[in-house]
Amino acid sequence: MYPPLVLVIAIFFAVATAIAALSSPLPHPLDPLSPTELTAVRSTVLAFSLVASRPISFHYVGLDEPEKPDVLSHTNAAAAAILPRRAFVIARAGGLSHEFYVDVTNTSAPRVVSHGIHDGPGFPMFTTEEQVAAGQLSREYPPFRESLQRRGLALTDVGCGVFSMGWFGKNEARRLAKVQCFIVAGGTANYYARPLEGVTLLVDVKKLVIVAYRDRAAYSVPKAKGTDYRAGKAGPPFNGAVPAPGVVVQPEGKGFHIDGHIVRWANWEFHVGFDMRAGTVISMASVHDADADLWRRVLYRGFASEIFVPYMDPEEEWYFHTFMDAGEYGLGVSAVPLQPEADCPANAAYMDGYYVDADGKPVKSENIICVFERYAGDIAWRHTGVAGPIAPITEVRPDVTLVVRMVVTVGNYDYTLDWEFKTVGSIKTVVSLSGILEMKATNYTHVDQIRDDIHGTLIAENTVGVYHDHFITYHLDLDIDGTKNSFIKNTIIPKRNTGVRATSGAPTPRRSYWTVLYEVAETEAEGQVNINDAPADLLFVNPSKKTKVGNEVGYRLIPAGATATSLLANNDYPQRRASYTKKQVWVTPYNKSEKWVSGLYAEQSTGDDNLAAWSKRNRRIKDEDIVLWYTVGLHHVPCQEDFPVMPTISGAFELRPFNFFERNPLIRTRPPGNSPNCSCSFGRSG
Ligand SMILES: *[C@@H]1O[C@H](CO)[C@@H](O)[C@H](O)[C@H]1NC(C)=O
Ligand SMILES: *[C@@H]1O[C@H](CO)[C@@H](O)[C@H](O)[C@H]1NC(C)=O
Ligand SMILES: *[C@@H]1O[C@H](CO)[C@@H](O)[C@H](O)[C@H]1NC(C)=O
Ligand SMILES: *[C@@H]1O[C@H](CO)[C@@H](O)[C@H](O)[C@H]1NC(C)=O
Ligand SMILES: [Cu+2]
Repeated sequence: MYPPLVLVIAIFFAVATAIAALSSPLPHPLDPLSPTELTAVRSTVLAFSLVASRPISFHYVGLDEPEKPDVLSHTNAAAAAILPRRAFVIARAGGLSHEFYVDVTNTSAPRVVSHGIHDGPGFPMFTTEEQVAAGQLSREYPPFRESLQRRGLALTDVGCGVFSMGWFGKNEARRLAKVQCFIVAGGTANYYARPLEGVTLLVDVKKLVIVAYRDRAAYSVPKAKGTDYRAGKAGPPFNGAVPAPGVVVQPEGKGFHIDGHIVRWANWEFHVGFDMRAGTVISMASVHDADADLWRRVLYRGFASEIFVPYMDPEEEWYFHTFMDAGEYGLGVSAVPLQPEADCPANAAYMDGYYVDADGKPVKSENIICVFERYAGDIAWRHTGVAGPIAPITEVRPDVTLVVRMVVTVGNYDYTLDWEFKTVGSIKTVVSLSGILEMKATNYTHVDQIRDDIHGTLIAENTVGVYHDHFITYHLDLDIDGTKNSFIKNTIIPKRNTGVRATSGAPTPRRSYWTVLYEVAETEAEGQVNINDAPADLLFVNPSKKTKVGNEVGYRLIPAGATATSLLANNDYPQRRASYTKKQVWVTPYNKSEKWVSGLYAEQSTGDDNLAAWSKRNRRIKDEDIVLWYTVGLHHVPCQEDFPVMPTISGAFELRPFNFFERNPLIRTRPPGNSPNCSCSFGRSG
């Protein structure tokens, strides 16, 4: 009896395949390092005989991705699995920064493929462990105890944090950092509102010793009352009237699929990775062209490369507050678990990430990335035909998008970093700021008392919200329909009193109009733009691909608010470290090692290895594989509404198709609900 046997084997086989697919999706060459791979990296580095000093502390471990042509030529996952898996490691030992490349293709036989020692200024990110240890040093320090006594405070009343000290012209061989403290007593969760103003420690983070101590002056400690942000601590909401809660209903389930790290949704497919410095990394984002029935790549790799936050108070306790959150603290390390139905809506799916602790051991961060479909009642396109033989006609398409979200809490600030994919072909990158201001204690209780420049806004009694900037810089390796792209400035030029005649030769009564000046950027110098200078459409095109009517296929960069550039002097030290913040747009030729806009070693960096320094080579960027660096910038003048916790403000930019498709790519979408075959995933093409 053959047939039943065949049937049994067939069923068994099918089930086995299904389970295999569920438990281990095919690997992708850009997948972040797995816990097994991270563990193999650790043991290999610890066993590396050329580094004798102990202890070895791990400051960065991330994927050293295969060369771009290799990744691109392996379009199917099974083939990609044969590419080598390598880690890049920065570890500190014997007072030096060691760089390792470790091959973990076979995690049972990992090996160091190269080892080097960083020779130059700057240090890697702080580890969480050393921050905690350095923050506790003050406890045993007699002068600090005296300072507390003088203020009537007990040791248990204060907590201290590590503040990177920036760079002010002196290259330090030691990893020094400032420590400043807050009053954690008083029953409020908001200790940032209660600084121990005037007290600063300088600590050696490696040796864990206090190098210098300063108690400059006592200030009134802001009171705890009114500072708490926990629910129930702030009185009933809106006089009892609250917005009605909403729900997200997707009767047919989610419209997207996550296969390992690959997300597929509507006309998009992309890879979601994680890095302990950058946080979310979006790779190989391709959009489907329904008319051509083709997947077309838009973005090879995109991630937040740095968040530079200089404060505008030159006083002794504040001048060095010039943070580089990614390079000094790590955005991935600072990512927090997302709260279901609050940070992300009920229809979200979640992903985890792994980074390493100072000992190199993998640490799992759960639910730090969420993916969800968003329908906020907006319209993707519409028209009502009011006249004509078959009027009235109304066609409307709702705008459903897909969001990939991470929230990083770097000390006091909370950054929500969104990548939003739209069916029209856009990728919108949004950064939203919330959390708690950096506040300075003052003796002032009313604006009328103030005679000097307090470098901020009096936002509560004894409390100054200090002026500062946020510059969030993104690395965007665009691949508009292929790797070779050009950067085009279409400057809008006003025309006046030209005495022009219409083509017919007849005079025109118009006295002005505007037209477009098309310029291709040849080299890096021409790829730098302050978008506040002149109105221009900034395009990234593939000069070798044209639409049927002959336009170069492209994408347009659309800044959406938050376009501040730095106002610091070029020769000011923090500005030299972040010299790229004078322009929002930089374009460089692709170079695998140029990832970190503030340099590989951002802590105490000097600006010798940042985007502006690389760009001085003025390389060719026309018809090359190019990278866009875009900075979202905000000058933050605090106001009372930012206290005790800030309502969210956002800045964004969008990469939107510009002659990329032959026509509106949404023309083939169906209206929701009124077709028996409707998938009810509104944006899906028909
Ligand atoms: C991985 O390394 C182990 C230990 O050296 C070895 O036994 C095994 O054959 C290797 N696997 C592959 C696929 O090469
Ligand atoms: C602030 O007020 C306190 C208490 O009155 C006083 O001891 C201190 O000197 C004042 N600080 C400054 C900087 O004026
Ligand atoms: C890539 O960039 C690094 C850092 O700017 C530089 O040292 C290296 O020479 C560059 N490589 C190429 C091939 O241009
Ligand atoms: C629905 O799908 C069926 C099967 O594909 C097809 O025969 C039918 O014409 C479709 N109906 C509409 C209204 O599109
Ligand atoms: Cu701010």
